[in-house]
Amino acid sequence: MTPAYIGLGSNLCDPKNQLRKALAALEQLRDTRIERISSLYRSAAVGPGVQPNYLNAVLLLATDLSPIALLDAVQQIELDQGRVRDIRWGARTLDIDLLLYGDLKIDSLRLTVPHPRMQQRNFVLYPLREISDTNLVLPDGSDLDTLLQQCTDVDLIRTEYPLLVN
Ligand code: A4P
Ligand code: MG
Repeated sequence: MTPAYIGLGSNLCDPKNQLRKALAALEQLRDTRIERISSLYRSAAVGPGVQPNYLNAVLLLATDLSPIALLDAVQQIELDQGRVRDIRWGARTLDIDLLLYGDLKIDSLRLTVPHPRMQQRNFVLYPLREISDTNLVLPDGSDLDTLLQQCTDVDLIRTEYPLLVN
């Protein structure tokens, strides 16, 4: 199985609940296990206009799905939760990004891995650091601790909300 990190984000229609529903759907994914789950982090929206704050989290999966099959699956979960694609970086019920897939670099029409903007985003880097044992090295040789030191992105609050509720 390949380790794959995915980022979850929501800033519409009860974000906490959106992320919990997404987690429940991801638990059902074929050929895939959820290995680790970060805390939920709150941050101001990066994007146009006035938007509600985001909640974000990062998960580590172990998967036998190919990168494109995994993208198809997470996009279906976005659609199932009412995701509408209109404005780029506009508010959304659910966004699931494929951040890292093993050590692969992918640059195709539908998929770029590592996710092209993850290195500048504290709402990705902090939860990623939280669930990685060691200072993760990305396929381009950059490492997470250095990226975190360099990140000038907006403030981030680690919330006490549990993502996993039984
Ligand atoms: N795509 C290519 N590579 C990937 C990948 N690694 N993971 C393609 C997921 N999708 C990937 O994505 C557009 C297309 O990107 C997809 O059809 C897929 O084939 P989308 O989810 O429809 O649109 P988007 O998310 O609006 O665009 P984009 O450019 O991916 O946005 P980002 O960079 O994901 O930013 N502020 C806060 N605080 N927290 C957030 O989570 N998220 C965004 C979205 C903006 N501001 C935010 C947050
Ligand atoms: Mg996206």
